Amino acid sequence: MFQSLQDKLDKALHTLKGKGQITEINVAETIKEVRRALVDADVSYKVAKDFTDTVKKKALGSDVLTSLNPSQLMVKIVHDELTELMGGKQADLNIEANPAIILIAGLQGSGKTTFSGKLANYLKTSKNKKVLLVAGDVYRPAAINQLQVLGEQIGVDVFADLENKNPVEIAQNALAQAKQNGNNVVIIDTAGRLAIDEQMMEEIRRVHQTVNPTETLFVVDSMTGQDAVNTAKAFNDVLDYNGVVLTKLDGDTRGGAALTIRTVVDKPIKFISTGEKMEALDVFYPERMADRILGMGDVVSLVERAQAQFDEEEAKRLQKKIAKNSFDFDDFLKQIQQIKRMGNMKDLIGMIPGAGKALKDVEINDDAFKGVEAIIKSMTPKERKNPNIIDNSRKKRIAAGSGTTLQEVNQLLKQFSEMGKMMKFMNSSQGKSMMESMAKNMPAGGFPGMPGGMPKM
Ligand SMILES: Nc1nc2c(ncn2[C@@H]2O[C@H](COP(=O)(O)OP(=O)(O)O)[C@@H](O)[C@H]2O)c(=O)[nH]1
Ligand SMILES: [Mg+2]
Repeated sequence: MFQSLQDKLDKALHTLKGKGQITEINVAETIKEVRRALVDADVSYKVAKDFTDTVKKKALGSDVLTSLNPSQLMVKIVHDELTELMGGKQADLNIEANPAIILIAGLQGSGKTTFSGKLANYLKTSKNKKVLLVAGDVYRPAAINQLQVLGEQIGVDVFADLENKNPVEIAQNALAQAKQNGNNVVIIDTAGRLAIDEQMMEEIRRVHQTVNPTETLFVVDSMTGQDAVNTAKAFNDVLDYNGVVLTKLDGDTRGGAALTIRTVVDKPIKFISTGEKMEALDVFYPERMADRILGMGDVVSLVERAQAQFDEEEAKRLQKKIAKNSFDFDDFLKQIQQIKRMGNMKDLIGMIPGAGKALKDVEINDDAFKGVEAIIKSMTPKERKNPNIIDNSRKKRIAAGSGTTLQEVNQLLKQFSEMGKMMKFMNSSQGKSMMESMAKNMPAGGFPGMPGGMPKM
C-alpha cells in the first residue's frame, strides 16, 4: 500500500540521520523532500505545504527531551501529523437506531455494491446484526444480481424488485419488510453514474430525504486520486454524508485520496476496502494508516518506549535473528512467554515487532495470548520454522488441535507474514539504527517495580 510514498518518505527522513540536532538548515532538505513525496502521492500542493509547514515548526520547536535522535524525532512528528491529517481519531459507524439505515452513495464502479456486501458481512459477523441488503441500482439488472449473489455468499437477506424502477419506492418497501422481519440494519445500495450528473444526484437526494438514513456513506475509488477528492466534495454538498469509504487500497494507489479527503470535506474515513473478498474490509484508524505509510508504526512505539522493559541480551539475539531473516514461530512464542512473565501486557504489546499493530484493538489480558500460543503449539517444529508449508488440511488440523477456528489460524499466519515484512524493514539501515539505539537505551538494572528485574535469556 502506498509503496512509492513510503519509499520517498523513508528517503526524506533518512537525510537527517547522523545529525546532532535539527536546525533550520539541515531540516530544509528533509522538509522539501517530504513535500515532494506528498505531492507525488497526489496530495494537493496546498495540503502538502500546510503539512510540511507544521512539521517544520514542530521539529524546530521541540525541546529534545526525549532520547530520540533528529531522524527519529522527525519520523515521530511526521507520523503524528499524518495521523492528524487523516482525521486523528477513529470514527465509529452509528448503528444505534432500530433498524439503522445505511445509505451507500458514490460513482459507478467505485465499489458500492462490493462494499455493501462487505459491510453486511462485517455487521453480521462482528456486531451480530440481522442485516437486510437493498438492491437500489434499478438501471442494471446485473447489479441487482451481483448483490443477490453476494448476499447468498455471506448469508444475508437481499431485498430486490426487478419490476420496480423507482429507487425511492424500493427503499420504502424494503424498510417495511425490514420492520416486519426484525432486521436491525438496512443497507441500501444505490446506482451511480460514470461521472457526477444531476439526475443521479437528484435521485439519491430523494432516497436520502425519504428514508432519512442513520448513516450515509460515500464510497470512493482511491485509485482516482485528486478526482476522488472532487467527487467527495460534490456528493457532500448534496448529501452531507457521515463518512467516507475508500476502496481499492489493495491496488497501486498513491495515497492522495486517503491523505486529502479529510481536509477537503471534513468527514471521517470510516472504512477501507482492500480487495474483492468479502472479508477484505477494515475499520479505518488514522494512526494505523500513518503507521503503514511510514512502514514502521511499531518501531515508532518501540523507540518511544526504549527506556522501558526489554532485555538487552534478548534484543541483541533478536536483532541477529532478524538480520538473518530467520525469526520464526518459536521465537514468537518465546517473546510471548517472556512478555507474559513480565506482566503489564497492554503496555508491552507494542514492543513485539509487528504484533502491536496486529493486536492493537484486541482487549488485552492474559487470556489474549492463549489462542495464539495454542495455535503455535499445535504446529509441528518444522511448521514453526517454515509456516509456508502449512496447507489447508493442516490449518484445519491445527485449528482443531488448538481449539480455535480456521479463521483464527489464518489470521495468525497472516499476521506472522506481515511481521516478516516488518523484519525486512528492521533490516534496512534505518531500522537497524533504531534497534541499536533501542539496545543502547536499555536500562541496565531492568525495569523498576519488577521483582528480580528482567528475565535474562
Ligand atoms: N481490487 C479491488 N477491487 C474492488 C474493490 N472493491 C470493488 N472492487 C471491484 O471493482 C469493481 C466495481 O465494484 P462494484 O462494487 O460493482 O462497484 P459499484 O458500481 O459502485 O457498485 C468490481 O469489479 C469489484 O470487484 C476493492 O477494494 N479492491
Ligand atoms: Mg453497484
